Amino acid sequence: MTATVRVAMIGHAFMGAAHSQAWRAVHRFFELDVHPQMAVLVGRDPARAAEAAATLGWQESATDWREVVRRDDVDLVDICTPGDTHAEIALAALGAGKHVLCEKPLANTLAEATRMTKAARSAAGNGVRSMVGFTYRRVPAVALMRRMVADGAIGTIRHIRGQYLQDWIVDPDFPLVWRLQQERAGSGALGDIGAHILDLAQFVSGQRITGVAAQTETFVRRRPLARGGGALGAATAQADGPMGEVTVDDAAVLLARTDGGALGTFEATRFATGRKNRIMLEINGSDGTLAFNFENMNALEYYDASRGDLAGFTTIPVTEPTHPYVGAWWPPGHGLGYEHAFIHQARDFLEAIATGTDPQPSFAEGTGVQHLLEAVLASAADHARWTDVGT
Ligand code: SOE
Repeated sequence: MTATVRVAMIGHAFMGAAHSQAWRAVHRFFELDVHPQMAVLVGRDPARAAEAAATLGWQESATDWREVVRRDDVDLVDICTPGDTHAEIALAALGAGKHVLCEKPLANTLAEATRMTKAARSAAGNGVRSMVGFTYRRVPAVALMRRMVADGAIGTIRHIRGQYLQDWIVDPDFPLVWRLQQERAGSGALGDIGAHILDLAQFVSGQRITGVAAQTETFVRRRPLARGGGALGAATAQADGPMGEVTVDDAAVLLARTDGGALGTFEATRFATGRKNRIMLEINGSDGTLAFNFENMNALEYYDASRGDLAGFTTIPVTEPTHPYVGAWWPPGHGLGYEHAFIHQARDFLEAIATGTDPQPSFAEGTGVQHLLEAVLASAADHARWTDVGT
């Protein structure tokens, strides 16, 4: 009889839907010693939570997360809520001895992230596992890119170039959703999508960003108040209604240095008109280059300088069973999608629980990203002054 891990998921918008898909599918494609049981979905509105639970495949719904995280029939709390609630929920869940998967960024402030990491470290002593949801690490092409860099395929890293480009708020009439409010989201494009590309840069390169010089911009400073809906578009603006202040960045651009002597250039923006979810990471080394583009997520571009006058960029189809995670899926050439990284995340978390190991990225790594976000905002607030990244 396979052991089960009874999951409670808090929040059921876009991330809730993606995480639900992962819990539904993971043990049907990966051989696991523990299987997830989709026990309870928590939402603020009872009717909407009940509807979401039925649609997404949860056994029951609830509205009081404080009560749910204390239940004896819950083993794992999956936090898919806006950033201003991550710390409170994670601290309560860890305190109740529950494993915790928390969406990125870990928290809205460094102080919250630090408290969460302290609690996670203490809970780990009792076999409680915790992880932060930087899912793009688990796109097979990204995991292969990291493996090739670690194996020396491109030699000494000179440049790390990262972009995360979206355009969902280019329309000035797009309403003032929670992601555009500092007290709810912590920061704007920087903490939402900048956190992803900065985590990917460090994960793939194996290096840590030690200093930054940054600028941020808020292009549209006032928007119509939102009425209902989620963060990414379900909300509607109140036509000719009251306006509100956007209190976060729309875009961040930055220069960086790493502890491995590399130079970094990064941008994260929600105003790259036409770019819907373009994540690009290119690493130039002394012996070659690797480049990943999420718009072609089942491939990796590779330039091997050792080929001399036969060198050129080749496209590696990352669809072989020997490639990270791919063996559980389809034959070569078929490919995977956005949701598969969430399934791989669930697989790795359940594997960690089954083997009694701490999954990555840990809350400590999530706090490392939080240090980065704080340094970027500090630099941007002081005319792009070079700012060291705390540890
Ligand atoms: C919104 O920018 C968002 O939903 C991010 O929050 C997710 O992390 C990313 O995967 C897709 O875009």
